[in-house]
This record gives sequence, structure tokens and C-alpha cells, in this order.
Amino acid sequence: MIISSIELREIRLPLIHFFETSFGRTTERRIILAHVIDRDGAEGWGECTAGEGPFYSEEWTETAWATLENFLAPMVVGQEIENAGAAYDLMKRVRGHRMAKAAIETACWDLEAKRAGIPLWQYLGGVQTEIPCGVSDRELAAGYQRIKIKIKPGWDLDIVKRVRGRFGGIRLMCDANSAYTLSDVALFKALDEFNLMMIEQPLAYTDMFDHAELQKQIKTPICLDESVRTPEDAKHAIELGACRIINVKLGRVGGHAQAKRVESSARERNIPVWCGGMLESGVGRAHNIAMATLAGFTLPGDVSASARYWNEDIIEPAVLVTSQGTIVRPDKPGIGFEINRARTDRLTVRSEQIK
Ligand code: OSB
Ligand code: MG
Repeated sequence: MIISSIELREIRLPLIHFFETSFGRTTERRIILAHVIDRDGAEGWGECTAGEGPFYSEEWTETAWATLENFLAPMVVGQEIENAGAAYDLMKRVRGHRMAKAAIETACWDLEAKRAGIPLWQYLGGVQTEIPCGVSDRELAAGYQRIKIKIKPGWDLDIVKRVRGRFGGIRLMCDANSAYTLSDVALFKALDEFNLMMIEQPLAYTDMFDHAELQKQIKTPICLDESVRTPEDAKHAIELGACRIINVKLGRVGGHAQAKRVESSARERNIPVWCGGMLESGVGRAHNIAMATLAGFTLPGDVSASARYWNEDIIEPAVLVTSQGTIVRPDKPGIGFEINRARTDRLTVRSEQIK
């Protein structure tokens, strides 16, 4: 295929409820969408999951926009590419900026699956009909299959104790977003008592070595998020014993082709994976759903209903969660949801076309 133009848009989307992690609070998302069109007029949509500041990773909305506009989009437009995954290789000269790359790469997958006339999940090789979902805090009543508590120093053991005390049987986990060091091992040993499914990214965002040391000392499985940026990282983390579970995020690893490599390398080594969330609009959410149908995604992910985040999503229909806490994969071609163009236009604060 040959991509003849890439349209970049930034939309602003206010969250229904602010979202808080150990590195800060988000009230309104600044989301970049990539809209790719090929020579025959086929289209695809992708989302950049970079946050509003360089706190989860180095990337944020402004760096992603500048890198997409000046480097990544021009590298892809007009080039003959064999398949969507190859779009990533065209952008290889740019180091890092994987979330920006994923916006284009995932859009190419949507386009390619639409051209083939089949749903993206199928095009990716997905096998699961329904995806188990989890959420951060509240929401058990809605049927979600597990609850994630965001922890940080001063908001950890006590809150876990209280939640566990009140909801004895639920599947519970916590995510520290790198708020601790190995000197906090006593805390993690204390958390071992509360039958957590896992502790996500307790230590430094680039570390694997200390995580391996911590994993030796505690029973609760460690799940890596920030530290796994590439399929090679996933392999190294597993071989080192730095984690027993991996959170896969499309943006963090650079798109579907890389995510598939992480998934298969984890599956070969019997390491379960799950789909992480980055407060995505419907476009990113739809891509997450497709990815999470791959066989290795056996644990409930952070993919949940549009209505948990947005008053009105930019896709139709909105993503719904069943009373069993699952999302049913869509059956339409590509990402399987329509973009609400009028609403997206209204939310757009800037756009740029690269031809
Ligand atoms: O670390 O998983 C994370 C949201 C933004 C940035 C980083 C993370 C998150 C989440 C989302 O944890 C969880 C959810 O949507 O419920
Ligand atoms: Mg996380």
C-alpha cells in the first residue's frame, strides 16, 4: 500500500472524573489522532497515547505532535509499504517516540484490515471472543473482573488493607508507577498478605535488575509496565526474573507489530499478559480491544467502557462492558467502530495534513 496523506489532529477531551496516579492528576486529555488515507481512498485511524506531560514516559502531547509532523509522517507518506507492520520500520531512523510511531502504525493496521474487509482483531490473529476487563478503583457493581488500586508512599498498605477488608473475595492488584525503591522491600513483604494478583511497576521506570531482586524476596507476582518498551525488553525482563506478568500497551511498545512480538515472546515463556490503558478515546480503545483478543491476553485488562471516562466518546457505538465484565469484540471491518466526525471536528483544536 501507499499512504498518500496523513492528517494529524489534536482533540481535547474532558474526563468525567479526574484520574490520579503516583505522578499526578489528569482532568482533560489532549489526544492526537492520526488519520491515514491510501492512494485508493481507503482510510484508517490511530491514536497517540502520550500524556499531557512527560511523567509516565518521556513522550507527551507536544513532543509527539512535533515528531509526527516533522519526521514520522513524512517518512511514511508516499512510500510503498508491504504491510502495516512495515510502517514501523520506515520510522526506525527516529529513536524512541514509540507512542508517536504507534499512532501512525496502528492507523495503517486499521486501513489494511478495512481493505481486506475483515475486523482488525482477526487480521492481527486474535482468537478470543470476549475480553475480560478490569478498572482502577470503584465500579465493582458494574461487573468488572478486577480492581486496580493506584498506590504511592503514604497511600499504600492502609488502603490495600481497607479495600481487602471490605471486599474479601475480589481480584485486586495495585500499580505504583515507579514510586518506590528496593529499600521499600518491607512494604512489599507486608503487601504479600493481601492476596494481590500482582504489583505493577513498583520500582524505577527503566529498571529490571532491582525488580528481579524484589521478585526473589516477595510472593506477589510483579507485573512490569513502564520498564518494557520493546519486545527485547520483554524477553530480558522474563529471563532475568524481573516480572511474572507483563502489561502490554500499544503506544508504549510502538504499535501492533511490536505488541504482537511482546505477546508471543511472553506466551512462549508462559508469562501472561494483559492490555494496559492510557485513558484512550474510542479510537485507542478499539485498537486495545483488537489487540487483547490475542491468545496471550489471559488476564483482565485496563480496557473498559467509554462511559467510565467520557460523557460522549468519539466513536460509535460507544464501548460497552457486559454484566460479566467483558467487552465483546466487534465484527465490522478494521477497528470495528465508526468515527463520529462531527463530534471529532468540534473537539479538534489543531490539525495538519502531511502529503
Ligand atoms: O500506569 O497503567 C498506568 C493511566 C495513564 C497512565 C498510566 C497508567 C494508567 C492507568 C489506567 O493505570 C487504568 C485505567 O484506565 O483504569
Ligand atoms: Mg501501570
